[in-house]
Amino acid sequence: MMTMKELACDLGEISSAAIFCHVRPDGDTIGGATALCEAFKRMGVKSTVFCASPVPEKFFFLPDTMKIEFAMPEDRFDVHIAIDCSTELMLGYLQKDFFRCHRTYNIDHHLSNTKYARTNIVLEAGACCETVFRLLRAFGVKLDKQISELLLLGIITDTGCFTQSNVYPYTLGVAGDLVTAGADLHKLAFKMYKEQPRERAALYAAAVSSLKFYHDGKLAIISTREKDFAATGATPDMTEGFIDFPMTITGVEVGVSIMEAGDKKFKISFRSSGNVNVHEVASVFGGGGHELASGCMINGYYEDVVDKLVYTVGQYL
Ligand SMILES: [Mn+2]
Repeated sequence: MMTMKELACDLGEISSAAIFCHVRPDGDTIGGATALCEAFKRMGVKSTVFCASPVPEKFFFLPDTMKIEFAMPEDRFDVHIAIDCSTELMLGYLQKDFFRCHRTYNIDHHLSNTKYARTNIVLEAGACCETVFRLLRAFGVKLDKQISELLLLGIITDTGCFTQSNVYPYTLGVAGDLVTAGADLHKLAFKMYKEQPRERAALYAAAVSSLKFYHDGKLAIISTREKDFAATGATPDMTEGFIDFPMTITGVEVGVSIMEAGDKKFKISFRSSGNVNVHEVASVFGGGGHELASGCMINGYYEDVVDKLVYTVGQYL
């Protein structure tokens, strides 16, 4: 694999670059791509960021997210660079466009990366933005408030604001440098992890008050029903993060979030504290995921859905 210096050298004489985010973009891919784009512009390189999905509203406070394009024009770019995409599938409908250029780069931090580009830079890190930071330093680009904030956004969102097991000493070192260069950590943390619309807060209150325990408190279930959406004016996407609540309760080994998603249709999310493989639990209902986080759909009456979940999780506890 190329060193950062070699990569910086290799990208040193380009005059244009297309930078690609992954579908359903998160703070890491958006922050890394827009920071790199901004750095290129300062180096006199014509640069545009592309993404095959709309940018979620919660990132709109960053002006750079408004410049992300959803379709590729015919004009040619010297290089195509994917940020935070572990496989080419993560490029969505822009996959074909990505491979239209023969100089492709894949900058990522998922060790499962399939190395689909001509040049692949996959480093173990809390966030892809750490690697983009290394690259910008190798370019000799001066970090200012704008670029630092974009990079810190990625680090914050990929590490759960420095609370997850993927925080390395290097992650904190980079974050420190970014704050020194002007990034507002407090503002970013508030925007990403605290601020919410009133409708979401009301829906969350309803979900929390629905909490029930089973199997000596090892299973906790929260529910969001159709009537709660109607009463609060909240939308289904606002339930993101609800599942984290049962997992904060002492003694809970499996957390389940039930969301009513139509007539006798329920979307189920599972979380495990480590003892139960919830991928297996979700598989019983035709779903799947990871050992510690999974999901499925179940049809039927709400009470029957709860009974099925309580019984099935009980088999694994
Ligand atoms: Mn990432």
